[in-house]
Amino acid sequence: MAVTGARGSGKSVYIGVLIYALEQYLRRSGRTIQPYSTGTKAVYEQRYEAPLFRENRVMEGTPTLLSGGAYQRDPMIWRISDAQTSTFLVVRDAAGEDIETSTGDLPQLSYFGRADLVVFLFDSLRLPSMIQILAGLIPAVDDQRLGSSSAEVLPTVLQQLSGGDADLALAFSKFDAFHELPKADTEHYARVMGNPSAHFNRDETMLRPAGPGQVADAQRWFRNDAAFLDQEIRSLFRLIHEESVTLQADQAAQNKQIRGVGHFAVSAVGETPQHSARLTTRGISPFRVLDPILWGMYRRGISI
Ligand SMILES: Nc1nc2c(ncn2[C@@H]2O[C@H](COP(=O)(O)OP(=O)(O)OP(=O)(O)O)[C@@H](O)[C@H]2O)c(=O)[nH]1
Ligand SMILES: [Mg+2]
Repeated sequence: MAVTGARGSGKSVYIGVLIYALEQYLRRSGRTIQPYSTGTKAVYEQRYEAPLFRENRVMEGTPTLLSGGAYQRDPMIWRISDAQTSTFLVVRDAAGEDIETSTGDLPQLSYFGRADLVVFLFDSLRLPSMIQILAGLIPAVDDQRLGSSSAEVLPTVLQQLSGGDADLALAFSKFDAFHELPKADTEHYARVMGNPSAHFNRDETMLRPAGPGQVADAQRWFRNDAAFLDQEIRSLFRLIHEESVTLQADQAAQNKQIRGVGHFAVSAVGETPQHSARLTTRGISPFRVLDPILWGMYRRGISI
């Protein structure tokens, strides 16, 4: 699984929270997830778990591959086990800076094309309309760290995917920003986002059937939910006038550059940090973070 996106789109925070949420999720069906190598354990604890879950601070930008301290050069490897089988989950983080500055085929990023699942995080908080509407409701984005927009970065990621083997999960990150919209006085978005029955407004991951004998039920539940969500997120891209994003992904699927595309909405933290020394005031509350990876597993016939 390769996690991609522009600088500051939330990749590292997402990975940190994902592993944590995955552990909780797997426990329901009697499975465990363990770091497979000592390197994985050390990097996860030090780079992800410590800032997010112990120190409650904003993570530093992932260092570029050209620097000495690029800890993401080695992927993290996790072993998911039940009584009979093991599945290995290989997760690789990327520095947005490396993706943004790469043109064409970059050998260092060629692993995108060999991944089973490429997650592209589309930064909700950097949408101009979002920033305008939510001014005053959420802290201003610190744009010193930021470079290209998500829409500009997607073509670079797609360029690396020529083999047609990867499934592409196209996900709004920081989706909590969208959830704030009904609080702002805008007819246009408030009506859509205020709809309580929309799938992007609820997360039933932990309510799905789990455990032995319930695999088929869990899959059916997941499939229905993912199909609705996919359509809703496609519409949302249209609503914010970014339909070119979904178009590009669909074209890549048609051209057999990728195996398939699914649309998602995730929020790792659940709120926008007020400042770097404090990541959250309410505690980390993930929303739909597991959807992309469960979809990836589902597409490969791995039991979810
Ligand atoms: N509102 C909100 N903000 C988030 C969320 N996740 C991350 N952020 C914000 O986004 C910032 C950047 O997150 P990172 O995960 O470090 O971004 P990145 O994509 O790894 O950035 P690079 O490593 O520079 O490529 C964080 O410091 C938070 O301020 C979220 O779920 N909701
Ligand atoms: Mg990062």
